[in-house]
Amino acid sequence: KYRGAIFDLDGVITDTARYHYEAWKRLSDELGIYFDEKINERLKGIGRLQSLEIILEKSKKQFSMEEKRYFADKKNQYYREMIKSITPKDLLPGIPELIRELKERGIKIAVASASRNAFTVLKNLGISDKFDYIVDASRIKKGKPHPELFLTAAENIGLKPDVCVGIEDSAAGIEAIKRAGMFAIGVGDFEILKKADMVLKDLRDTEKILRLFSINV
Ligand code: B16
Ligand code: MG
Repeated sequence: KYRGAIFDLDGVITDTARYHYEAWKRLSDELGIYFDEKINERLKGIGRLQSLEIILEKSKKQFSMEEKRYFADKKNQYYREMIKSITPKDLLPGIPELIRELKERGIKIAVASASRNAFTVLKNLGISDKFDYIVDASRIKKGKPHPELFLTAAENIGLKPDVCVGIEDSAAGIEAIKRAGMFAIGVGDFEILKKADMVLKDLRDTEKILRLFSINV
């Protein structure tokens, strides 16, 4: 039934969600602002400046736009330093098999990422030429939970949303996929991702996903 698969990047294809957390943690420690994994959950899939705004909710101080840009840049420098060391070994379990099987069966595959560093990460993972289309934050106006990223991906692989499957690790991303009118697979915690049509702990069980595309392995 389904003919296209649209992957989120951070937290689905590779574990950069952890690097985003570490970079934000370093910045918030420097600023003396409380930050933990629970607050971090709200940042997943959310753009850089908007993520900073969520972190600053815990601060009593008011910051100018200039200061905010400076903080966001700083976080991005920490993050960029971390992603330098990414190699193909950092692909999450199941991802190489999924990409291979889907492509072999003529299923279109795309990436829909809210990150402006998506191309660097995909390049370091050695898979940037595998996808039929890649859309990142620089090409759209509205980030997740708005469906624009997923709709843009579908359009550029020439498919209607209802024949596409979106794969996400964030609540904002699942909402974006559902609003786009696609089938949503959540990867991670069931409670956080319960609005998805299917939730998996990780992508190791590739069979379960491939079956949606009528592929039996
Ligand atoms: P950057 P995804 C998102 O990527 C991350 O989940 C989110 O935590 C991050 O703030 C956002 O990208 C922006 O990233 O600062 O690199 O532009 O999960 O949509 O692939
Ligand atoms: Mg993600």
